[in-house]
Amino acid sequence: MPGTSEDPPDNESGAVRRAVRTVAPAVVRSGREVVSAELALTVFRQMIRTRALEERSIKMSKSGEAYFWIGGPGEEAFNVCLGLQVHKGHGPAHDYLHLHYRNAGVMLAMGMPMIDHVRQLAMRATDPHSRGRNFVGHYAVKAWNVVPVTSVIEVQYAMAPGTALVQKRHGERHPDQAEGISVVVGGEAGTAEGDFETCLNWSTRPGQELPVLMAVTNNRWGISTDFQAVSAEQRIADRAAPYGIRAETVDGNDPVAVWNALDRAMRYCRRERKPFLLEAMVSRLHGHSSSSGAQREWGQADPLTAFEQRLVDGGAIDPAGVKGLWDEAKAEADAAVVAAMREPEPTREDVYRDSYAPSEVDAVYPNDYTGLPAAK
Ligand SMILES: Cc1ncc(C[n+]2csc(CCOP(=O)(O)OP(=O)(O)O)c2C)c(N)n1
Repeated sequence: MPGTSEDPPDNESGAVRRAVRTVAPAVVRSGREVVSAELALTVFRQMIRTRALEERSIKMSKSGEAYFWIGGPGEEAFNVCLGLQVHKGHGPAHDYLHLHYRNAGVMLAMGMPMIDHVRQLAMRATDPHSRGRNFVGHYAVKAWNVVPVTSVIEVQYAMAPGTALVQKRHGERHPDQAEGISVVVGGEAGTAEGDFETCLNWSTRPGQELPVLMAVTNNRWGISTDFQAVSAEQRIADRAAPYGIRAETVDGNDPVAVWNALDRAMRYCRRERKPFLLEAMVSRLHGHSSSSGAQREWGQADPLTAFEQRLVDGGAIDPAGVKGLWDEAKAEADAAVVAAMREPEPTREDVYRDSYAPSEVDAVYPNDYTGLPAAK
């Protein structure tokens, strides 16, 4: 495929080209948007950690240490900015997350250790999300309201109004706990499915609007289907208009723009208890998944190298500082892989473990996980 290879066209790891300032700036700008330099560096570091983990994950899928890779290189700016702004916790006073399979950056920014991602990728019994059963990136964290990710695309958009309804009711009964919102994330191709319409419809019933942040990360591809070829509209965000939903399309590769767009959208959902549709234009730097080879595609904008250059040019960090962050992140990812690969795989007995919650049926049909009468 043209423009596809494992090696960067000019320099190793998009290394920084120049540093022009010595006095650290207070803020980092993008057009009219601003974030503090401190925040910009926090986002930058998390983006590097995410990329390092994804690149190590791809290597695992190629070396045979893992069987399948899918993830979000090219979506780090959006994912990290989202993860850092989540009100993390358990129950309706906190945010619910209905993610999809490209959101490692959200989870790392929220505080998930790298090894928990690797445990799932390597199908270890220690995988806290699915006990080694599910694909990588299919997170599930009850303590953080991270609803299990499913490979079946778009169903998360039909579920989000459910948790948002609970949050709205909870907030009406407990006004001091009325800021929890439901955040749902998916790609643009999936929005052609009815579940997306369900979300628009259920979150806008008159007088019963719901605090749902519908995020669509638009990488312009549904596996190998070009968005332009199957969609008459230019912007997914325009789908919000008939429902009276507020919406915005943002450059998802620009962390400063994304941070502010998410801040606006989340504040609106929290305070107004109404939905918002945020479309982020992102890149897909390693194709759809390992099924299509996961080679680097150099023709697309890289949010990480662009931000790196801006931070160095503005004097927020110097090249040595950037290298230090990369060394640290790569070492963290390597250590996570080494540790996870030493952990046990699930056993035959583990197959039925954690599949069904205890129920009254258990006493009626002991030792029968299906709960159904035995076949005669
Ligand atoms: C209901 C359903 N239909 C089809 C598929 C196969 N499938 C997996 S990913 C994908 C493309 C999704 O594209 P998009 O929604 O744009 O998200 P992206 O992968 O580009 O982030 C498809 C069609 C699926 N998993 N589930």
